[in-house]
Amino acid sequence: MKLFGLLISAVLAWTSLHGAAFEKEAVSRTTKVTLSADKPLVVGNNTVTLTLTQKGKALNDAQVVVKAFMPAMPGMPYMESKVNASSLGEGVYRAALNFSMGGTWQLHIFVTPKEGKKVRIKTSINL
Ligand SMILES: [Cu+2]
Repeated sequence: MKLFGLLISAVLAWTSLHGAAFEKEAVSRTTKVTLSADKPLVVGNNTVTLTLTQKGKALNDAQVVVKAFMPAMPGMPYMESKVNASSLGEGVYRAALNFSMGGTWQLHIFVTPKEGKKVRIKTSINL
């Protein structure tokens, strides 16, 4: 029984370390965000988890907005979508991101902590 428990926790640890089909880290001067998803990102709807820390501590109760945009391209206008992420506690947030086409999307993550300065973290993803 003890061995079984160990086995389960090993499997869970493996899953939490390697289970994400998508993972990317982005940092600003003060804030680190780890983006991850259980499924690979696709054109259409995606559920993305954002884990936020400041000075190594989970950043709770922040207002988190994710802006995804693609600059204008030949024959294609500028595209943008903006969503609010909801807090799951422990510095973890969840956002529903919809990408209308493949290519490189710029992401700006706007974080407004309960106390302290607003932060913008920039990254990008490829579809
Ligand atoms: Cu485009």
